Amino acid sequence: KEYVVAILGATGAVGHRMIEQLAASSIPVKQVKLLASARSAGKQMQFRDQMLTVEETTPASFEGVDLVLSSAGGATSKRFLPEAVKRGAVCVDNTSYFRMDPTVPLVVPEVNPEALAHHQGIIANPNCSTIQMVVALEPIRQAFGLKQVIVSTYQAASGAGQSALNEFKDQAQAYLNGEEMQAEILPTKGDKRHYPLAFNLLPQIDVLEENGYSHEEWKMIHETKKIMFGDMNSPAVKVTATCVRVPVAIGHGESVYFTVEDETATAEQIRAVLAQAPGVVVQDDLANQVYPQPLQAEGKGDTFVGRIRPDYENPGAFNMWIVADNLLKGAALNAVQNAEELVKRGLI
Ligand code: A2P
Ligand code: 11C
Repeated sequence: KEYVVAILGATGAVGHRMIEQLAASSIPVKQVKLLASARSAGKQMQFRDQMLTVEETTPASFEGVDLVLSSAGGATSKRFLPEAVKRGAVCVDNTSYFRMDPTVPLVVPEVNPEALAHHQGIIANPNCSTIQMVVALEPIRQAFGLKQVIVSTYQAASGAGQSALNEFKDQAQAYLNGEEMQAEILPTKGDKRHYPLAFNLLPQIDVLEENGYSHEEWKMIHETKKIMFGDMNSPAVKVTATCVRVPVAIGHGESVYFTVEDETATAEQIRAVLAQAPGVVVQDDLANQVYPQPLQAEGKGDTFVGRIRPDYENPGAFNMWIVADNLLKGAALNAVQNAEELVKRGLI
C-alpha cells in the first residue's frame, strides 16, 4: 500500500524537517499534502523532486489522508486531529496536547515501540528534551535498573519554533552592533514578560506553574515515566529537572545525574551498553577532547552521549552529557520513525 500523507505545520521549523525526513524514509508515499495556516496558503515547498503548494488547514483537508504528521502547536492539534481521525487518518502528533491522555501512546521507537499497538488514531511524539534523555537512559535501565534521574538542560532557541530562532539571531546581531535587543517571544510566547536570549541564559521554558516548576520540567518528569513505565505518575523511577534556554540555535544539551540499582555498575560498563544501543553514539574520549556538542550534532539523527563518569562518593551514581538535534531526533525524525514503525507493524 502507498499512503497519502499530510504534514500539518509544514512551514514551521519542525515541519520543514518532517518534509525532509519523510522524503528520506521507507514509508511508501503516494501523495503529500502540506498544510499550515491561511498566512502560508499558496507558498511553494519541495518534497523530493516535486514542488507542492501549501494549503490552509480545514477539516476537509484530511479527506483521503492516511497519515498525518503534525507540529503546528497544541491548539491546532486539538482542533484538527480529531477531524483527521474521524476521516480515517492515523496521526503522529508532535505537540504536547494529547501526550498525557492515557488512551494515546507516547512513543520513542528505541524505547517503547510496542505501545503503538494500542493507538486509537493518535500517537504522541514526546518533547524533544525527553526523547534524547530516554534514548540514552533506557539501555542503562535495562542493563542495571534505574532508580533516580536529576537532569539540567541546555536547550536551543529553535525548540521554541522558527520565530524564536529568528528573534535570537536578530538579538545577537543587535548586540554586536551595539543596538538594543528586542524580545517579544522568548522565554515563551504569550507570557507577560520577555527577555533577550542572546548572550544570556533563561531558566524558563514554557509556562511557569504554581508548583514551582516550568511546564517543560513537568513534561520531562511525567513523559519519562510514561515512556519508560507506561504511567505518567509511575513511582518506578524518580525524576526531577531544571530546564534552561541557552544561546544556541540547534541542539539541546543535557547534564544527567542518575542512580542505578546495580551498585557494582561501572562507567566502562555503561559506555559499553550505550555503544550497542540503538540510536546512540558514544563520544567519550577525554584524552582527545571528544564529547558531544550541539554544532556537531546539528543535522544528525543520533543521540550523542559523553562525559560518562561515576560519582565517586555515591556507589551506583553517574553523570553523563547528552546532545541531540532537537528538530530531528527531538521532533521530526522521531515522528517519522514512529510512522515507519506503524507501517512496519501494520497499524495504519
Ligand atoms: P504558518 O507558517 O502558516 O504560521 P513553528 O513551530 O516553527 O513556530 O511553526 C508552527 C507551524 O504551525 C507553522 O507551519 C504554522 O503555519 C503552523 N500553524 C500555526 N497556527 C496554525 C493554524 N491555526 N492552522 C494551521 N497551521 C498553523
Ligand atoms: C523547547 N522542548 O525546547 C521545547 C519544544 O512539548 O513539544 C517542544 C515543546 C513540546 O522549547
